[in-house]
Amino acid sequence: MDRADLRLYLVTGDVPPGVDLVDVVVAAAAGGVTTVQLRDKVGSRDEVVRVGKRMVERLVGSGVTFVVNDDLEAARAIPGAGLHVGPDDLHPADARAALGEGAVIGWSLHDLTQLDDTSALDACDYLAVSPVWPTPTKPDTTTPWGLDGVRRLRDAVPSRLPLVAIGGITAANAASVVEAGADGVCVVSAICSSADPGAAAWTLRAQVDAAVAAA
Ligand code: TZP
Ligand code: MG
Repeated sequence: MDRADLRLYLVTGDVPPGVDLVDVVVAAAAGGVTTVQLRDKVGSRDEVVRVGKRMVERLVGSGVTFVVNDDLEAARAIPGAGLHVGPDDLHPADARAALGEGAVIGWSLHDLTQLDDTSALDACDYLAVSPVWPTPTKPDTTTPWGLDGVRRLRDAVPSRLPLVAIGGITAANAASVVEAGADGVCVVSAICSSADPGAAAWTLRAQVDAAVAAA
């Protein structure tokens, strides 16, 4: 998987009242988001599939990578969708076996011991440092890694595996995450809560691109 695909990774979350999440995703893609993860912890599977299909249809030709959080059956039902899992979810090797070689599969890192699971690492296209900072968007995270954690993981993770970071990332700190060794940043609220998601994505992408170029 090309590292550039992960420079700016949008994980879906709450959007302002009256706003269509699919419109937010499309605007964010136009603004420079390279990967979209549909994460819906409340809707039914049917709802996730319905929204995911609308997103995929509207992202055709954009080059954006699309993954679903945690739900293998939803991912299977959405054309071209990959899957993002955490350490308590389906094992990445099982996700790979179910979705095949062409699917993008990502795994969240909550603990250094996960790196001992070579069959999981072998099955992944990327890993996510989760969370880098505490965030009101997800109050129940495991212990934040901080920038030191990003550095430690970049040293410890096989270099073929791109590393993204999530949690508390904004345009003001995105560059520091890349400087610490991440290949890209993931955000929820910095884009989903913005009145102008396209502009928010553009600003974040400029920060990430400048930090990557300087690295
Ligand atoms: N996983 C770890 S932190 C997080 C998720 C889904 C939420 C990140 O949200 P924000 O608003 O970008 O801090
Ligand atoms: Mg999960």
